Amino acid sequence: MIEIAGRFDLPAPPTTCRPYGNGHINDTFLVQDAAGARYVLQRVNRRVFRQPEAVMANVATVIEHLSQGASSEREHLTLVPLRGAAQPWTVDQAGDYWRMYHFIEHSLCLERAESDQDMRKAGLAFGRFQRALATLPAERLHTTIPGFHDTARYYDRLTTALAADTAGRAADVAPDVAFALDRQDQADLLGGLARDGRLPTRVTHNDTKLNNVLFDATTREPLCVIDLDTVMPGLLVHDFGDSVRFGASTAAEDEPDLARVSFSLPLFEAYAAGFLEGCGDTVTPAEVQHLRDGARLITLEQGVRFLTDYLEADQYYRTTRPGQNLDRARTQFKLVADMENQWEAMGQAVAHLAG
Ligand code: ADP
Ligand code: GN1
Ligand code: MG
Repeated sequence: MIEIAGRFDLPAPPTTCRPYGNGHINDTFLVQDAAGARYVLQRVNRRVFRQPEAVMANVATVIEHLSQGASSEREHLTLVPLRGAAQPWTVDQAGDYWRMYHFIEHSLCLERAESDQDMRKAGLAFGRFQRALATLPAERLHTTIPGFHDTARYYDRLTTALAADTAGRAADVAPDVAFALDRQDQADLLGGLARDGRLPTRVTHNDTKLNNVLFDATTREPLCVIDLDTVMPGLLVHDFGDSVRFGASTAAEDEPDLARVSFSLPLFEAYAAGFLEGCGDTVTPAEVQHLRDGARLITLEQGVRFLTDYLEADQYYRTTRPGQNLDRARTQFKLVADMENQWEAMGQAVAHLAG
């Protein structure tokens, strides 16, 4: 790893490199150089990102755009150039792609919102991100994972995985499958609105978990949106929804005890307030109208994705214990059920905020 780190144009030689972070897809390492400066080195998951060069091009385009409007270097990621090369990435012997960012010092990365205020600030960060990227035409970005938030396509995969049942797990998950299939008729709601031109295609982040925002360690103000691998053309309501899915839950994404998992309306409201404030006049009335659909359907989609991966013997998401993907699927379905029970209140909260 140090050898890979040494290929980047650092002011002093790298001295240490250790695994870092909690991501499910890429491998992240924290590198320190002889002068004490720190960097984030990442190996891009080739199975998930089939066109790593297109991913890197998207990341570079978005960083370039964000840096134009930023008032400080801590407000956006910065790629470290490669020594003697034009592109900021390198390929190892196995054919894996690596890239490096400057570590944003004195920052906090939260796995859970510790208060409504944290959620509001995360909303502000992703809302501002949307606003800043509203001036970057979506055609400038590659679609690096086709159908990434095509919920109907994930249902098709679930059906295929159930029929194949390669891991012999289908019988254990009949109630979970039934929950998902009961809602299959709604899977194309947002896709249909996008095709009809009711929801605009924008540059979106597509992985807006709370742990993809860095906060200033002293002020706890949002600093920077990170994890840009999935930036591509998409829907604002999905970005909104994915934050709510992850951040408005009262428990971790893989909590095995469902009694601890519930959807928090106050956290939802706090996020929506920050997000709408951050978006400013970027957001359209149709997008506001469908924010809660974004939350519910992305949560349903994520449950379907986790359940499919469980059925396929955990090949996509990194797991650290048996049954983790099933636990993850179940938390998502519990959140969907809770959202359905609080559907009117979610609508009223958004309507009140959009005023
Ligand atoms: P993954 O796709 O695996 O989630 P991320 O790009 O989100 O990878 O990085 C994993 C973790 O590393 C983040 O949650 C954050 O804690 C930390 N991190 C990533 N980039 C930076 C950075 N530039 N500065 C500081 N911390 C970072
Ligand atoms: C993956 O890499 P990470 O952990 O930020 C996944 C997201 C899921 C998320 C669920 C490329 O994100 O789509 O929402 O796990 N990323 C990809 O926690 O599939
Ligand atoms: Mg991440």
